[in-house]
Amino acid sequence: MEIKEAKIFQDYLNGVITGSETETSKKLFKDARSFYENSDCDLSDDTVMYEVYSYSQGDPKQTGNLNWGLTVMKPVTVNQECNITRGHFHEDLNCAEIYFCLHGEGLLLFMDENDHCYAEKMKTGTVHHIDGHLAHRLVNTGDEELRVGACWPTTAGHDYARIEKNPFKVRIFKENGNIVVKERHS
Ligand code: PAN
Ligand code: ZN
Repeated sequence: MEIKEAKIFQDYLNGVITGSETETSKKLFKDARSFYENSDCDLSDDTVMYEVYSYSQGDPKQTGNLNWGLTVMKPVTVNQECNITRGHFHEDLNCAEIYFCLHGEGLLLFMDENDHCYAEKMKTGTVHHIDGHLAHRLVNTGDEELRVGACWPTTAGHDYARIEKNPFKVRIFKENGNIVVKERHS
């Protein structure tokens, strides 16, 4: 019997996913400006807001195949608004996802199909089930990196347009060290 080395390695507590088959991407401030209420600030365009690492095997169009991912969110604010991911619904609303917090503090923000928003608190060790019908966005509310692992079907897809057309109704700010939730009623 052949005993093979693992193809990827994850330093769960202190690091990221490495290995030749790991895909990585960086979200720079210049590409994230539209996520925020007011992006007019001193942050340079090339500031890294978050990094995404992912790994999968097989045909991504094949039902049942999985992505394994990690999102690393920097502890930066934009005019006091906490760092957020772009946020999305899955294209296939039947595809759920699991998030698990590996480091830091944050909120997992959900929005249902009636625009109702709520959040779950994240800290090292919390595990979160994301129903396929819910939009989801990470918020780094802490003073350190927020690192969140994820596992989801490769067939899920990302529907960003739906969130851009109909954004989350809440925004999370850090004012004098306090987390402040601002809701938009429209
Ligand atoms: C995650 C997200 C990741 C980045 O892997 O894609 O946290 O967030 P945005 O895609 O909203 O920028 C996931 O939820 N995949 O389905
Ligand atoms: Zn997702």
